[in-house]
Amino acid sequence: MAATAGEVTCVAFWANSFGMRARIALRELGVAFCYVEEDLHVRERSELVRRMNPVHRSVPVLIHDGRPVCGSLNILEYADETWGGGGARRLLPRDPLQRGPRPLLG
Ligand SMILES: N[C@@H](CCC(=O)N[C@@H](CS)C(=O)NCC(=O)O)C(=O)O
Repeated sequence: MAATAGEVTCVAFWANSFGMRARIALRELGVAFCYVEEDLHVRERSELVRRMNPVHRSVPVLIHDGRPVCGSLNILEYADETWGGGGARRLLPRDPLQRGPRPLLG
């Protein structure tokens, strides 16, 4: 059953592993979301990506009720905090130290 999520959009490119990580996380947590394809073959990023991720202009971007979360690991952490419930459904360890050094993960 889908978790109550508000309006959730995941902007990604179909073949992008970072985007797959974000989409798998949302599906694992049962979050209903709208998928928006960003064609990375096109040189310019879409207006949506430029507005939601103006610094890096990269995907994936999670948009929750109009607010962006950029970067797949940030998305995993945000999804855990928002929809991970009391702990049984969490994707990442609750203890930040157990998540490992960030640069090695992402
Ligand atoms: N560390 C980021 C990496 C995201 C990233 O590098 N995305 C690339 C595609 S692999 C991108 O969107 N690049 C923008 C471009 O090619 O214009 C994450 O985990 O989401």
